[in-house]
Amino acid sequence: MPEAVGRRDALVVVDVQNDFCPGGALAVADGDAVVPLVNALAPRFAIVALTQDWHPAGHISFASTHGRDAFTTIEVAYGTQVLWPDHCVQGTRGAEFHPELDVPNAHAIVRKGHQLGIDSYSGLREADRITVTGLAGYLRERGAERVFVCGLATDFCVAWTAFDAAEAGWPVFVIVDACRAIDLGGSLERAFAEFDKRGIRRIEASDLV
Ligand code: VGL
Ligand code: ZN
Repeated sequence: MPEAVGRRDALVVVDVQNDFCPGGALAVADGDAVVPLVNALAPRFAIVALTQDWHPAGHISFASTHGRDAFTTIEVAYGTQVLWPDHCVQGTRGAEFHPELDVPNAHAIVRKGHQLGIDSYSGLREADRITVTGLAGYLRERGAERVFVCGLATDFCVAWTAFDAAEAGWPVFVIVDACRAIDLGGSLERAFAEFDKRGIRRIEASDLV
């Protein structure tokens, strides 16, 4: 379905960082394939924000913090936490954006997961579901009327960002070919089912006219 990009449409580019690309600590298969698509999409949007996963060493989401294996889960104060390899540690090369990401008209960069004891997949609200990042306020003040989401990873940070944008009242579109997934234990299928349930539309970059 063709979708015309308008002056009040916002693009949120999620976590296109070295650690989520091949060779990174939490590499998403083919993660760097989104870079040229994002570079081509972003100039068409008047409102563009980037999110950046930004954890302190010893973060609650790191398996190493708990002496556990990566990709297992534990219960923490705010619910079930998947344990990941150490990734996107503040100030490291892994936390930097992919070197070929070229989005000069991104006017906001929102860092998330910066508190030792709270993870944040969503670019809008952390895993305690209380702490906000300010991105929703930014989009609102910039006059965003619809939110388009792309980046890494489809089934975690893209999905939660889309959920929260939809919950905040925006019509939300996930540009699926400008995303790649981790796909851990059926997580991609579950994310797609949730998108459908919540009225979040899945589109391709080529649908944008
Ligand atoms: C992400 C797992 C842990 C993501 C971030 O960007 O999807 N996934 N931290
Ligand atoms: Zn993370």
